[in-house]
Amino acid sequence: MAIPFLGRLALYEYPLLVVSFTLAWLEYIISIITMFLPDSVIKLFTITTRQIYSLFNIAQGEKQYYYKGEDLTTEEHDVMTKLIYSDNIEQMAEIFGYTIDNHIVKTKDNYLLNIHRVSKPGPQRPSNGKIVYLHHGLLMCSEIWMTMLDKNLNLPLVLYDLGYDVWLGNNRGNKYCQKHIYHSVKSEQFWNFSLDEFAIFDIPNIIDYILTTSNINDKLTYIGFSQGTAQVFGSVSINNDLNEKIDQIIAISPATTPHGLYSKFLDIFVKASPNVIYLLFSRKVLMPSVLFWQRIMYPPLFNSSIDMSNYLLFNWKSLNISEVQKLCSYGHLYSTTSVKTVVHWFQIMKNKNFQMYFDRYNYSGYYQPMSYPLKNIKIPIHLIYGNQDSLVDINVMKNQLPTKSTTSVEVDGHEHLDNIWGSDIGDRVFKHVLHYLGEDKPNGSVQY
Ligand SMILES: *[C@@H]1O[C@H](CO)[C@@H](O)[C@H](O)[C@H]1NC(C)=O
Ligand SMILES: *[C@@H]1O[C@H](CO)[C@@H](O)[C@H](O)[C@H]1NC(C)=O
Ligand SMILES: *[C@@H]1O[C@H](CO)[C@@H](O)[C@H](O)[C@H]1NC(C)=O
Ligand SMILES: *[C@@H]1O[C@H](CO)[C@@H](O)[C@H](O)[C@H]1NC(C)=O
Ligand SMILES: CC(=O)N[C@H]1CO[C@H](CO)[C@@H](O)[C@@H]1O
Repeated sequence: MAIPFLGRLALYEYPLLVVSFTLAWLEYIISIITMFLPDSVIKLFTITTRQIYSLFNIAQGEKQYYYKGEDLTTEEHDVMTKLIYSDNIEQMAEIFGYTIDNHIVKTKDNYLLNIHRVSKPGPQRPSNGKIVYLHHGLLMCSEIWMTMLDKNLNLPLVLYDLGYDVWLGNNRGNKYCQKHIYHSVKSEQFWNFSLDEFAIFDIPNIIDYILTTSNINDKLTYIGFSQGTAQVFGSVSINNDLNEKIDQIIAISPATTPHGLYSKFLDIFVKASPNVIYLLFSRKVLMPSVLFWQRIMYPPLFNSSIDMSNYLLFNWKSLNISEVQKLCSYGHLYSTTSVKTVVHWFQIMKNKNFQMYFDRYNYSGYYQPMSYPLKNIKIPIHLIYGNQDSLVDINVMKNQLPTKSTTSVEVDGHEHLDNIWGSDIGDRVFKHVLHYLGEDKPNGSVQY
């Protein structure tokens, strides 16, 4: 593959280039090592770090726990420990007394997606006859909706208690969706997908499945976070029938055309030629070794690496997320996706246009990238965005979306992740979600 940007790099950028390649190489070595490490050794690592962690980290006073200056009750401490060490969303829901029913959706192109429906043991609460479908962001899975220490800040549980039929979606390739009828996850064919496949298959196929299975309403409300909003915008814009199946889209930290990365070097590097990412990370899954680190690393150390990466890549400082909450949430942040999806995002950033993936560049001038025709969306869209979010350019986004049916609220001082994990999301984010859902009756059942 040609690397046309090399000639354009400044002298100081070469060491950074070397560092990038070294990291990619390390990633490769680790993937080989972990392939040969028996499960029992990894388990041993995990158990050891957990023990060291509980020995040293949390000072235990008289029925009161302190962590980095934050007070925790015994109960909160218990929930925190369980959240940190949950392996899947069933265990996370169980902490709060709920259960998760799993469903498998077969997409039209033969991927199998594991999606979840919230329920609770014992007598059922009365249904309000409405369905909500929550969808996660890039490099994430459904677990991001269930990581808050305070039960009342876990949106699926709040909505379930209000009577909604609550579903959580997952994208092909993430932790819950590593299965195709004909292709092995080890094959290049399996990972040959981008945002386009989420929009063309995953979203509409999941929605059809939910509506048929739930059968209590002929429409649902879509609540997306980050890429989860881009996916549904793209999907509705090319599947006209979705306008009849979704009553409204609530978009938390929406992202369609981010300007780029905070680190100037990385920004120039990947925008110069998004395909260079294939060179670094192969054509399959992006950095699966993060999952390995997440398992064996001492949680506060893992927290620091996530905080640092977020700062370098996006200039996020995560000041609105409490330190304890970070420990609970960051372990459930990362999930796998295809390298092609990330390349697709860089093509979008480079071209400053929310467009479909394309394989070749505009060398000869007669190739026109295909944009998602977002103006074709007919259903109401509600944007909830933080004004410190480096991934959202609200004016660009509003220009892309239909003017009449789009409304927005700005959350002052919030970055991207603050809108799902900040300590003040009840008052400043979910209040708006509930308002759009029609739940803001005076002193309704949820008080923040
Ligand atoms: C990926 O899919 C495209 C069509 O969408 C096809 O042209 C290409 O050969 C596929 N690549 C692999 C490795 O399967
Ligand atoms: C998480 O990492 C950040 C950045 O390194 C650090 O300031 C913070 O104290 C860490 N929090 C915990 C709970 O370890
Ligand atoms: C493609 O090339 C033509 C002619 O060289 C140029 O006018 C046009 O702006 C290019 N389009 C993009 C999207 O780069
Ligand atoms: C709602 O609750 C607030 C306190 O949270 C109270 O001051 C107010 O009177 C209540 N309003 C109604 C209509 O009950
Ligand atoms: C409550 C709190 O910590 N708010 C902070 C949220 O983050 C912004 C910066 O992004 C700070 O200015 C706020 O103080």
